[in-house]
Amino acid sequence: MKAEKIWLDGEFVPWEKAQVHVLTHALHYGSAIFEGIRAYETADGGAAVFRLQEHVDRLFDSAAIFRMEIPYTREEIFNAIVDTVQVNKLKGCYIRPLVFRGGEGVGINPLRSPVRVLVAAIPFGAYLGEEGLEKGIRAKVSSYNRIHINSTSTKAKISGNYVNSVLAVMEVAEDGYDEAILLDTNGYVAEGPGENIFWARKGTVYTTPLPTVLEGITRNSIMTICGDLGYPLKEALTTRDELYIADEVWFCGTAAEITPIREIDRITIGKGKVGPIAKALQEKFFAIVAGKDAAYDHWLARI
Ligand code: PPE
Repeated sequence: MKAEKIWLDGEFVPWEKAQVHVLTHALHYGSAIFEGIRAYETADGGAAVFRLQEHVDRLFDSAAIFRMEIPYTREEIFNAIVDTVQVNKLKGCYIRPLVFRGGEGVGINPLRSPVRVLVAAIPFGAYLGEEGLEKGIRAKVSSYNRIHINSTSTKAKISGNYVNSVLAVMEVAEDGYDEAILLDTNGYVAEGPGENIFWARKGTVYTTPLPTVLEGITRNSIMTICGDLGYPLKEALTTRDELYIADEVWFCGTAAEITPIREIDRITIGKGKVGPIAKALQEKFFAIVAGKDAAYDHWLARI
């Protein structure tokens, strides 16, 4: 799953040459921030990046929280992302901008360490499998809690945060599940290791409030689409047992898109398959990203 070229510090370099030193600060201390973005092939045979401006804005928000100054403007990063898709002749792909502390040596304080930037784009399919999208996945509540709001930052996509996700994913994968659900440090449902979570009960759609979770761009898209499709929507704190008795539960994220959850902790959710609301949202979402819904064209940066 490689591509020809990676944008590194303002220039395209061949995949093999996109390297950093083994003593790079970010490698040792997780001192980087990133985005996960998708481009989709559109119905007219072209390609479009989904909600690119929002992803660029969140990258700059993450940088502000992590006390990093990105040495490029928002416009330059926006264009670098579009160019990376174009140069690699990709259509449907996953795009990973990463802003990292690139100083070499040992020592925790990164404030004098140079800030370096890369943008990679790779071909990418369904994150939790095609079958997962269609039939739903099996999830388990992890014994690891989502990072406390004052341990790092839930609003910034800081690389170091993902150790929490990696631990949860490894734990549930070893137990034979497809994905983890993390509770916050008060015991309420937070999110997946790389996804926000939604559930539906008696026709109302719910998602968790923002404090302990990443402000997902797919989460925001689903909230907007729910409004347009006429589903009442609430942000609510919830417990694992409320998920067990929901009619439908699904994950959402750039990588996961809209992935139904058919089982949690070996308890079947609803009818044990994709429910009608998740199905309707998937249909709308995949039409939008393919440029088939003019009302949402402003969400697409055409390439
Ligand atoms: N929560 C977390 C913790 C998270 O990492 C993501 C994205 C989301 C929610 C959903 O956010 P959004 O993509 O804006 O809807 N996770 C990214 C990383 C996945 C990976 O494997 O790497 C992603 O989906 O791109």
